[in-house]
Order: sequence, then structure tokens, then C-alpha cells
Amino acid sequence: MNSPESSMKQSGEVAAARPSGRQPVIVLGTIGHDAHIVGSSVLRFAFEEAGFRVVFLGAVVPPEEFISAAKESAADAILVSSMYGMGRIDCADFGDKCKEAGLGHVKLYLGGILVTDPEHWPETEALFKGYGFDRVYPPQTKAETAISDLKKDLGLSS
Ligand code: B12
Repeated sequence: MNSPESSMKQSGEVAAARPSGRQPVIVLGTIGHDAHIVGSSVLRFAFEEAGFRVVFLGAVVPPEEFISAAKESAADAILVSSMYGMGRIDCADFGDKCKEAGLGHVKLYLGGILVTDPEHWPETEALFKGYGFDRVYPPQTKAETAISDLKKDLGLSS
């Protein structure tokens, strides 16, 4: 773990990479009735360490709560974790709900263990992209992968 000073330096670096100079904000949590909180917590600390402000909603979060938190915090991205296999139900139309709430510009990322049945990954990815997610990650994805992707998507990477 870095010292608070080095975290502040990193957060300053990420913010300085933006024309606005504003620290990028993500909303993060585990959707629906899903109680698995460990993966989200790992992501939380990794994103904070990388200089993002994280609005951490914890586990058992209804889709509407992600959306209201993103509006309140003027979030750049919403990161949804789904571990218990009910992702199809919890995530259906998430993108449409975000657009209806005026959040069409917000990046939507989804990861975890999304389906219970052993489908081929490209089918699973296509299914959830159809629900409006910009990026969909297979099980065991490392936080670093999503951090690197989000920096790219927000135009922050060097
Ligand atoms: C611990 C655990 C529990 C604990 C959770 C405690 C808690 N509060 O967190 C308890 C005992 C409560 C539990 C309950 C259940 N569980 Co459980 N659980 C697990 C277990 C063993 C470990 C999960 C974990 O903490 N992993 C450690 C973290 C660090 O890893 P991670 O969660 O995978 O997250 C990483 C990546 O996946 C990724 N990631 C995750 N989300 C996202 C999101 C984004 C955007 C990105 C980029 C990356 C990302 O980043 C993280 C860091 O690298 C897994 C098995 C497993 N090996 O995964 C089963 C597992 C997830 N559980 C499972 C099931 C079925 C259940 C129950 C439904 C069982 C039941 N019948 O009651 C209930 C559901 C309860 C509920 N309402 O959610 C299944 C899910 C099957 C599926 N999806 O098809 C699993 C896979 C076990 C299995 N092999 O069957 N569980």
C-alpha cells in the first residue's frame, strides 16, 4: 500500500491529465440481491490507488441506486459487479435506464461471474453489451485491466 502522500500524488496526476483538472469519479458496487462484496472492495482500493474518486455503494445495490449516485457525483463511469449468477435479470436494460436518467455519456463497465450456465464468452459478452455496457469482463479480471481501459476510455492514458 502506498503512503497517503503518494496516493495524493497519483490522484493529482490523473486529475491533471484532464482538461478540467477534475479528479475522475467512478460509482462502484455489487448489483441486485448479490451479497458478494470482496471483489468490489478490491476494485475500490485499486481505483483509489490509481487516483480515481470512488463512490462505493457496497453490495446489494438496486440499479436505481447506481444511477442516482452517478447523477449526484457527476460520475465518469459506473462499475457494476455481479457474482451470484443473476446478472441477466439485474442488468437487463441498465444502459437504457442510464440514458433515460441523462447519463448517456457515462461509461458503463460490468464484471464478475455473470452467468450460471457455461456459455462461450463471446456470447456472454455480446448479451451484456446488448444491455448497454461499454465493457464486459470475464471472471477473475484484474482491477489493473479495468483501470487501464477506463483511463483509455476517458482519454487519460499517456
Ligand atoms: C465468498 C463467497 C460467498 C460469500 C460472500 C461473502 C461476502 N459478503 O462477500 C457467501 C457465503 C455469502 C456467498 C453466498 C452465495 N454465493 Co458465493 N461465493 C463466494 C466465493 C467462494 C468467493 C467470492 C470472492 O470473494 N472472491 C474473491 C474476490 C477478490 O474475487 P472476485 O469476487 O472474483 O472479484 C474479482 C474479479 O472477479 C473482478 N471483478 C468482480 N466484479 C467486477 C466488476 C468489474 C466492472 C470488473 C472490471 C472486475 C470485476 O475483480 C475482482 C478483483 O480481481 C465464490 C467462488 C469463487 N471462487 O469466486 C462463490 C460464488 C461467487 N458464489 C456462488 C453462489 C451460487 C452463491 C449463492 C447463490 C449460494 C446460495 N445458494 O446461497 C449465495 C448468494 C448470496 C447472495 N445474496 O449474494 C457462485 C456463483 C455462481 C455463478 N455466478 O454462476 C460461486 C462462483 C461459487 C460456485 N462456484 O458456485 N458466497
